[in-house]
Parts: sequence; structure tokens; C-alpha cells
Amino acid sequence: MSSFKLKVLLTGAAAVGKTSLVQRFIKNRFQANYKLTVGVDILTKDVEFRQGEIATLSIWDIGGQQRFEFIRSTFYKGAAGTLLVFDLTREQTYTEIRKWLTEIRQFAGDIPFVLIGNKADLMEDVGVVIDRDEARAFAESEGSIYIETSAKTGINVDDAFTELTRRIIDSRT
Ligand code: G3D
Ligand code: MG
Repeated sequence: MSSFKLKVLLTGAAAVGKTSLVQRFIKNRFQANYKLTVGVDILTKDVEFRQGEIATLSIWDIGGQQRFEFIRSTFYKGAAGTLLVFDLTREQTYTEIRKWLTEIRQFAGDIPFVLIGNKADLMEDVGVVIDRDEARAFAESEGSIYIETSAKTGINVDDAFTELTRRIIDSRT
């Protein structure tokens, strides 16, 4: 039985893999040809964030409509934490992280986040385009951590959600 119910957001630029990460986490699958997310998808999953301790996450995955203010305020309202995602193969998505953090804090307050570099499976082919040490240092300077994931292989995806959950719980107790 879970006594924690937490609203968790996926944030970050378009096409970084937010929807793919949620799908991987919920259904343990990767689907190469997704449609663009329309509106907001809310998916629920129980997470055992520590042995014997379970939280129910409602995971909010927003599509391209975020620019509309009324959708945005609904999205952020009551959020407990967020995975803030960039794409390891596109530097622009990393440089935008600070803007995202500003927006998150503006609308949701100073909630815990985990910085996610996604598409780790592509790094071998594409090479390293972002300074991963800087990403780690930045996350730590904001009281967070940096995790590299792949929605395609599934690596670290469970860990990312579990770590976020743990941080949310710990920030409250
Ligand atoms: P978004 O929800 O942040 O907009 P999506 O991103 O989940 O829709 O993913 C955008 C594209 O990146 C998709 O490709 C998806 O298959 C791909 N993708 C997501 N995560 C990964 C990953 O970890 N590794 C690799 N190799 N690809 C990933 P398409 O081609 O459908 O646009
Ligand atoms: Mg999406």
C-alpha cells in the first residue's frame, strides 16, 4: 500500500525523448515511431523507492502545447518533482536546460529535479557533443544529480524515476 502520491513531470526540449522515457518506464518497451504527443498524457506507476516503501507516481508528459499559458499552469500546478531531460546528441537541448529550470521554478517552485542526458545509446556513433562533467557539476550546484539514460536500451531509466522519487520524499521528511 502506498501513502505517497506524487505528481511528477517530464520537462525539456522537443524530441529529447520524454515520451519514450515514460513509455519505457511504464511498459518497458521502446517504440521507434511515436506520434507527437498532443495535450498531456498522465500515466501512473508505483515505485519502490526504498525497500518496502512505495510511492504512486502520476507522471505528466506534455506535448508541444506547452507554449499555451493555461495548459502550462495546469501542468506545473502541484508538481512534486521533475525529470529535466536533454538529448546527449544535440547541444542546443542542453544549453536550454537553464531556461527550463527557471520556468519550472517560476511555476512549480523549488521542486527536486534530476538532470537527464538521454539517448546514451547514440553516443558511440555521434560522439560526445556536450561536456558531461559540466552537466554533472551543474546538476550538483543546483542540489541535484545527473543521470545518463537510454529509452531505447532502457539503461538507467528505472533508476532515474526511483532517484527522483527518493529525492522528493527526502525533501519532505
Ligand atoms: P519528446 O517526447 O521529448 O518530444 P520522443 O521525445 O519520446 O517523442 O522522442 C523523440 C525521438 O527520439 C523519437 O524518434 C524517439 O524514437 C527518439 N528517442 C527517444 N529516446 C531515445 C533514446 O534513448 N535513444 C534513441 N536512439 N532514440 C531515442 P523519431 O525518429 O520517432 O522522431
Ligand atoms: Mg513527447
